[in-house]
Amino acid sequence: MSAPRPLRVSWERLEGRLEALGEIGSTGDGGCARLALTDADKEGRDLVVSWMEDLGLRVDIDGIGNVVGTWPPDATEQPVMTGSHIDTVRTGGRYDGNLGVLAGLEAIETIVTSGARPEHPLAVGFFTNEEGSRFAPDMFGSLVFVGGLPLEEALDVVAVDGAVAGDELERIGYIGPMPCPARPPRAFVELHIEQGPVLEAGGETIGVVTGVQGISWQEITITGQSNHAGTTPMDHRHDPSFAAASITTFVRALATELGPPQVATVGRVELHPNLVNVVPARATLTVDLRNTDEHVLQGAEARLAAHCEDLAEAEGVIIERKTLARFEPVAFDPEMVDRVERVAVAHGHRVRRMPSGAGHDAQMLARVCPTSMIFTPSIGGISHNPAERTHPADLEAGANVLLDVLCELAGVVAP
Ligand code: HGY
Ligand code: MN
Ligand code: MN
Repeated sequence: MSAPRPLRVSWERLEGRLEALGEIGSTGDGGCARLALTDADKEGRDLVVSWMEDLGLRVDIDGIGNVVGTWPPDATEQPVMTGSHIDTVRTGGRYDGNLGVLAGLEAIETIVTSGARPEHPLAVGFFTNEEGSRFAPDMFGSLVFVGGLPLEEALDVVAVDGAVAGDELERIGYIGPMPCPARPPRAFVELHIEQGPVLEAGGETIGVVTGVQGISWQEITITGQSNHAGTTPMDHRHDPSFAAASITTFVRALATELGPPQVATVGRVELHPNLVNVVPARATLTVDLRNTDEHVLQGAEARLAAHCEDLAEAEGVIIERKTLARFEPVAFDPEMVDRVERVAVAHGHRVRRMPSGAGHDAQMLARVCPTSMIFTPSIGGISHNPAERTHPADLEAGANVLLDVLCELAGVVAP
């Protein structure tokens, strides 16, 4: 008797769902904007939940709006879980997060419709506010899910636009009864686009992700003296805009000096009153520092703090720093990493072991269960940009590797 044909995803169904979800919050240039807990996020949530319900999954929602679809619906044992996020940055693409959620749903749908009965239940979820660009810290939904942040604290987080997380969750109707933290899954695997240039440059199809680098987000508020742009002599100025520029150039020089994988980004700068003929009263900026080495990352943070002290003294301004997010580097479970590599090689793909430069929900799930990630290449290494693209063949390849990893973990035997 011939061996059963291996299960494979339906690319047409997955592609159709990626396009349909990408249309929600579409920015008209191929990208989409679904900032966490906005109306567009709600619309995206409702669509994915409807697909989960159509498939017959049991849909559970927890107190921070994390959504988990489980099969079989009457399962009581902890599931083998996959998933990611469907919130985006304001200038987001169609694959960051969305791929992991929809490929996970597609993998489970492939298993369900094949008639196979898994030994262990399966689940696919999307976590609230992975991006963190509206509400900091990032990944706060999965952080609450694993017990790393008290629910009440997350509900009280105030967004950059002044909204309160709990109020927004209430408004969009996604405060659910599932307890936080959740019972840990049996295992967790996340498929995600790489969002960087490494796989494309190396000609590999699958990234076998070994872990996630450390992340340090700070918000720096600089208070100076608002004054007339024309009458104030340069040596009388206490200029927050100048100080902000000094910090921006300092972190660039610091990252250059430390070398890869150190990265540094000033992504948000706001001046008040932000007028052409007024020396600003105040500047608020964010600094994002990352490194795979916790010791080097701490050193970079210390160097930035020292620079701010010297700058405050020299420019006669007040500089206050607030931590928005701080996560140490995470190493994924070696056996889970080996499993992803073995499956990807068995599929005939060229693979590369690599750390993740971006943060992911998987780095939180790794605190409570065996976890790993699968990467697919990003064209031009572009992400957090409407031009974010991945070749369809690579998206399909990643989804099929995810499917087989889930089948192994859940003891699915093709009928
Ligand atoms: O910032 C990150 O790495 C992720 O996109 N939240
Ligand atoms: Mn992401
Ligand atoms: Mn992202």
